[in-house]
Amino acid sequence: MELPKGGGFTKTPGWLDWYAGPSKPRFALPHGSVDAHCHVFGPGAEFPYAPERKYTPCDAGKAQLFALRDHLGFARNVVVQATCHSADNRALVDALVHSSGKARGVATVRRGATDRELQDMHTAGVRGVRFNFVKRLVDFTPRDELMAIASRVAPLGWHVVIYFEAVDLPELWDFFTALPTTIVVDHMGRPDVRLPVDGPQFELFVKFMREYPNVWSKVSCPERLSVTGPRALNGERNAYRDVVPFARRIVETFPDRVLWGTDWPHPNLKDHMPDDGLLVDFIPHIATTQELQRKLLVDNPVRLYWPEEV
Ligand code: 0GY
Repeated sequence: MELPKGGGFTKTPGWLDWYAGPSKPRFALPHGSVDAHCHVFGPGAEFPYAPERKYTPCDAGKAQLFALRDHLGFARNVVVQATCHSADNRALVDALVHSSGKARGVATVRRGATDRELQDMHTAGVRGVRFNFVKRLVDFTPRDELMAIASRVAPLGWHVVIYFEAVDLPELWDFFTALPTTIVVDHMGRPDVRLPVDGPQFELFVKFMREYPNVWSKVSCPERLSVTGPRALNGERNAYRDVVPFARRIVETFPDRVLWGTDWPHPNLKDHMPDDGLLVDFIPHIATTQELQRKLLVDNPVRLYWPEEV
């Protein structure tokens, strides 16, 4: 029987807690590496989940995130607002201000946000807004509202993170290519990795990045995209092999516009929960030289989230 979590929230049935006791990665992360895509959930008793949420997660707070950061060998985090908190960014901001400068964030903002609210978020470490187009996660927001938000945050130097499924890219193309900021795509636009890496679906994504130099991509979430799954071959730590050609192509074609993140605590995974140590060991399969690894994990995220250091 499932017991209510703090705050009286009961997890969505089938929801898996994050992987307890993740392994130590074999891959030694470069000094100063950034986990550029992770979340905090609640805890619900302190930071209630949004009434309009599409799922109720397990509590996964800042202390656990920072412990994972240190265990895996990352120096810093980029905490991305998850849909279960909607546009209530309090848990995110709380994590940023308690990170000793080791975390920056991406918020969800509504049209009615005041200049003061945006400025306070900036001071806390927010450097972007997230627009989510994954239909199972959010209700529709009119494009003109999103464009108005993008125009409001552009002067702050913020960027827009977009999350969508590959099949929806053609329909969203005109909107995306009109955005006035740097754009960061979550998880390579979620390609169907059963299709060829040089087939029309992924070619469209490559074209998007090639023709629009303001577009970046997170080469993250192999566990979400993979069909072959975490099974290793020949005892190697080489899980999620079917995603490698896709991520490697993006890293090698656009080495200065890629980011990587764990996606901890892995929202909405119901089949398996990844070992975060194994996820880190995915990195050298997609960024195969020290130079590519340094760009992916250090130079690029620092340029985007800590530009004052560049
Ligand atoms: C992710 C993935 C998911 C969920 C969210 O904000 C969210 O609720 O991001 C998902 O279910 O695919 O990027 O972390």
